[in-house]
Amino acid sequence: MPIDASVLILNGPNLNMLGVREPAVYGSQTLDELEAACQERAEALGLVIDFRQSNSEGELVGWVQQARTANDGIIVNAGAYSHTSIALLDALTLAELPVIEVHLSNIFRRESFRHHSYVSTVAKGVICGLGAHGYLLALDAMASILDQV
Ligand code: CA2
Repeated sequence: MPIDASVLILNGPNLNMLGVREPAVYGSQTLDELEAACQERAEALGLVIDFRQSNSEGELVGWVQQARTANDGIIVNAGAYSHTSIALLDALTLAELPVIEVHLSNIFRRESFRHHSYVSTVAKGVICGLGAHGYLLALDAMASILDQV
């Protein structure tokens, strides 16, 4: 693994509402609490994280473009853009970095429009349905992927 390997953790639209509404679907943790848990796991793994959230597709695309040179891997919960955004898929493809996709909920137990994700087509792996724990598992997986680089 590169020394101080850096992982961008991207969160898409409405994930800033975590812990505020729909705890039965998305859990009761806030996004700040999720970031703190990721920070703790990253430190234990020897990773540096850059944890971000945006409601704007263009901003997410811009951050992925920057990641190409600034980060070693990307963990992404693109929220609803997972199911709609070819722009984000293109940016993730151009980044040429290992990508792990995370969803808090099990998108396959939900409405059919959530069953397809453009992000999945470029992701090395997908974790869904395990709530906030999925982010920690994604960090574990990213550490072992970067170890092999
Ligand atoms: O399960 C996930 O992590 C999702 O990416 C969450 C997205 C949804 O559009 C995807 O299909 C699956 C929605 C995020 C909305 O987050 C909220 C959090 C609290 C209250 C309301 C919405």
